[in-house]
Amino acid sequence: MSDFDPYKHNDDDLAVQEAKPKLKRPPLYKVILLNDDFTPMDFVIEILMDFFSMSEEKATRVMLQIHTQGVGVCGTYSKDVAETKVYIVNDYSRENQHPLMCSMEEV
Ligand code: TYC
Repeated sequence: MSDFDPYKHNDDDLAVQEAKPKLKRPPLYKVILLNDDFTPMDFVIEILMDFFSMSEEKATRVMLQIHTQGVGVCGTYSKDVAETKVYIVNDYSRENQHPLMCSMEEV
């Protein structure tokens, strides 16, 4: 018999196939910001710096990209972390009476 034998034989010579490990990486989620006509640019930059740890330069670039393209990615996270980011950003925007919308989508 060759060395490769996916079927291990037990003492009664029954072929028993070993279970394949069912390991899958947990899905990741993009947290996204949507453009609108009312939220001040400085407020969006503040959000990107404070909640997504961006430098002022990067936050400005991302804000302008959202402003011109309509949507932009703030970061990619596990489901729990993405849900928390979405919650705190939307909460903070409402608290400050801005219509800024943050949401998430699976990568
Ligand atoms: N379009 C907004 C303005 O002109 C700025 C803005 C940028 C708003 C990004 C939301 O996610 C946003 N004041």
